Amino acid sequence: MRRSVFIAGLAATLSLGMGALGVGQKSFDASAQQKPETTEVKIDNFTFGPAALTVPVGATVTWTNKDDIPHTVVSTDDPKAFKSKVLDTDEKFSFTFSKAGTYPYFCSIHPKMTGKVIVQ
Ligand SMILES: [Cu+2]
Repeated sequence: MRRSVFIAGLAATLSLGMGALGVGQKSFDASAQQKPETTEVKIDNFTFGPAALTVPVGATVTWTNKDDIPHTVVSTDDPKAFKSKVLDTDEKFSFTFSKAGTYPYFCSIHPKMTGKVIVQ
């Protein structure tokens, strides 16, 4: 009798603990998995937004030119990690970051426009 009550109590405690762990794990995974889908950089008013973007390794970042003037997205690394063509309004450029690191970039038409992607 006593023993089964103890076991039931233990099981309840265990499943509660596991449940809490499971929930924590789940929300962590969800946020990690959602990040790659929100890796959008908008180019608007001569600005990359966000100017600094942190993404997980393997994420694809898409830049969209929301300005009514052409812009480019060009890596400042040597050799260049990526380089877009000239993007007209609403044109997009995507790049997949398969290695961790910091990737600074700029607009070759307006060199004062800078941004960076941090891949972790
Ligand atoms: Cu530009």
